[in-house]
Amino acid sequence: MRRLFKTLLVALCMVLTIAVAHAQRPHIIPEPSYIDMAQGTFTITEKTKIVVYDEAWDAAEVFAQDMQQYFGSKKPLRCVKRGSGIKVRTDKFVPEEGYELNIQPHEIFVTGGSEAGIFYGLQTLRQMIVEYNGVVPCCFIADEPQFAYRGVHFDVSRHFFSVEEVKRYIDILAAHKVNRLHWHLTDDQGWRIEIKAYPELTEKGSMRKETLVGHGLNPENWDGKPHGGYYTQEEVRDIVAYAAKRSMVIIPEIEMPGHSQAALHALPWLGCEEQIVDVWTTWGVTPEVLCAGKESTYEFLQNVLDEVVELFPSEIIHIGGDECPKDRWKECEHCQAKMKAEGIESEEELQGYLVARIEKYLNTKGRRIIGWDEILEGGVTPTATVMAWRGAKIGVYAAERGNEVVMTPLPICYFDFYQTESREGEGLHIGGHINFEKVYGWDPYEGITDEARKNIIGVQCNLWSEYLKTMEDIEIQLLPRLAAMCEVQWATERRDESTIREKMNILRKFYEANGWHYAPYYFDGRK
Ligand code: TNX
Repeated sequence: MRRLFKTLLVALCMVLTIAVAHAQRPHIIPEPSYIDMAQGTFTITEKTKIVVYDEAWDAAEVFAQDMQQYFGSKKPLRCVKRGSGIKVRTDKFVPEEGYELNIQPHEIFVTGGSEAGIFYGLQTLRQMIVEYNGVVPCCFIADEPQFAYRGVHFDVSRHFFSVEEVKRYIDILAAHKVNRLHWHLTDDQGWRIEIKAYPELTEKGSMRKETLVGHGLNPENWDGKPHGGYYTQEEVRDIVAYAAKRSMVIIPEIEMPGHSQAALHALPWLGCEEQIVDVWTTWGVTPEVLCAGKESTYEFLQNVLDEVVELFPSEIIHIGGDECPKDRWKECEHCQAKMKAEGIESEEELQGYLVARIEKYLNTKGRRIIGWDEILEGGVTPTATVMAWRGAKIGVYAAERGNEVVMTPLPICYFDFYQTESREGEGLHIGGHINFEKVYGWDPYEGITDEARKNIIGVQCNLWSEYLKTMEDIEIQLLPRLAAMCEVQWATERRDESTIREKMNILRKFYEANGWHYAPYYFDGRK
C-alpha cells in the first residue's frame, strides 16, 4: 500500500512538473525555432556578471546597459573575461545570425554563430527577464532568422528627429531583432545629411519656411513655423556606430531624381530650368526634379555619394527612384539632347539611364544599389535590388526576372496608415488601414514560384513622417505593429495565431519596462 502510494505520489509529481514546465514556456517575440523547458530557475540581479569569451563585447555591453535600466542601478552589469554568470561565446556550428540560449540553475550560456547571434540570444533573454522579473526558468532555446534582410525604414526628412531620437528608434528595432535601418535622409521637404562638398544642401536645404496643416489632399493652411534640422557627419558616424553595436546596418537613402526639391532649393542648377523653388512645405509629389540631361547633375550625385560611402559601411546604398514626374524632362533641352545622344526613346528610359550610371559608379566603390520599384520601369539591371512598395505582385515579378527583392507592399507595410477602421482617437494620418492582424497574417511569399523564392531577401515596414511630428507619434505608429512585422521577418513559418495574443500581452509589459509608447488598439480589441 505504502509502495503504491509512493508510486502514485511520484507519478503525480511528474505530471505536476510537466504541467509547471509547460506553463513556464516563455512568451518570446519573434517566436524562436525551438524551445525545450527544464527544471529550475536562474535569478538575474544587478550583480550578475556577463562573461565574454571572445570578441562579443559590444553585444554584452549593450545588454549590460539595458539591464541597468531595469534594475535602476548606477552602473551597468559587469562584463568580465572569466568567472561565472551569463557566458557568451561564438561557435561556428551555430547558424550565422542564430543562437543557442541555455539557461541552467547556476549559469546561462548564450552561444551565437556570430556576434549578431549573441546579440539576438541576449535580446531573447532580455524579454524573459522582464516576463519573469529576473527569475528566468531553465530551458534550452535554439533559434535562427527566416530572412537575412529584416528592415525598418525611418523618414527623417518630412519631420526631423534628433540624434537621441534616432538612437531610441534603433533601440526599439534591435529589441525586435531587426537588422537593417533604411534611413530616408533626403526628400522634397528637407535635406538632412551634411555633405562637405555642398554646404548649401544643409545651410539652405535643411530648413523649410513652414509646414502644411491638415491633409496633403487639401493644401489650405500652413503653420507659419520654420521646421528643419540635419545631422553633421560626426553625428552620422556616431549613429552608424551605435547601430553597429546592435548588429544593425544603416542603409542611407539619397533620393534621385525625384523627391529632390530641397536639393533644388539649395542648388538651383540641379534643375532643368534652374528655377528657384522652396524647400517644399506641402506633402505629395512635386514636378520639380533633378535634371537628367546635364552632366553637372551626375557629377553632383557622384560627389554626394563619395561622401555617403565614406560614412556608411553598408554594402547596399538606397538611391530612391520613386515617384519622379517627367514633365520637366519633356520640355528640357538638356534632357532631350541626352536622350538623342544616347539613343534613349522615352523619359522613363532616361531615368533608367541615370539609375544605371549611378549603379555603375557605386559598383566602382564596391557598393550595390537598392531602389524603389519604379526603377524597374527604366529597364533596371539584374544586379540592382528592388524594394517592392506598390504591391507584392511587383516584387514577385522582379524576383522572377532574377532581381533580389525586399518586400514592402503598401497594403501591409505602410506604418503611416491608420490602425483602426473607425479611426477614432487616432491622430491625422495619410489614410489606409493596417492593423496588427493584417501584418501578422501576411505571407511574403504569396504567389511566388519555388525558384524565385530565394530572391526575396527580406521584408521591411516603412514609417513616413508627413503626419508624425514627435517621437511619441512615431512609437505609436511603430508599436505594436512592429512585433507582428518581426514575426514575419524572423519567424514566418513558425507564427501561431492561437498564441500570439497571449504573447503580446507579455510583450506589452516589455514595452512598458522600456518606457516605449505603443498604440492601445490591438490590446483593447479594436480592429
Ligand atoms: C509614397 S513609398 C512615397 C513617399 C510617401 C509615402 C506616404 C514611396 C517610395 N514614396 O514619398 O511619403 O508614399 O505613404
